[in-house]
Amino acid sequence: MKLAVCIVHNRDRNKLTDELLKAGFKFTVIGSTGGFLREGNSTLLIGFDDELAASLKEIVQASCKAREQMVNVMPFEAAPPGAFIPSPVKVPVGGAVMFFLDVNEFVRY
Ligand code: 2BA
Repeated sequence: MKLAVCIVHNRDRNKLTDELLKAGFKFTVIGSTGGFLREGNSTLLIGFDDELAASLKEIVQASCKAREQMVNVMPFEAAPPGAFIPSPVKVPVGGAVMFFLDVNEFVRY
């Protein structure tokens, strides 16, 4: 068994969870915050049998779009009065970031 930790944009969350449910995956959705953009995203914990890895990746890939997001290099509130404020820059975000972990043991009581 494996555990996928899957971080996705909030806009892709509902489509992804619908597709995972349709395909019979079980998962937990946790509200999370990106360390860089400091914006809300969603983290899914998905426990699954090893042979379903390819199917899981396909579903995630098809459900989550890569997008570009504008980010302020210097937060407006951090700039001293009159300081030069650099223009926001575009940062690529997602589709999805996934980590695959081996599960030593799974029990449900
Ligand atoms: P954030 O940390 O808010 O990052 C959003 C996007 O900003 C990233 O997209 C990446 O393109 C860019 N970025 C992140 N850190 C950067 C840095 N130090 N310098 C320049 N650009 C940077 P993604 O790579 O698609 O990541 C989307 C979200 O997935 C991240 O949101 C974070 O919540 C999570 N994530 C990505 N890599 C991770 C990792 N190695 N460990 C844990 N979480 C990760």
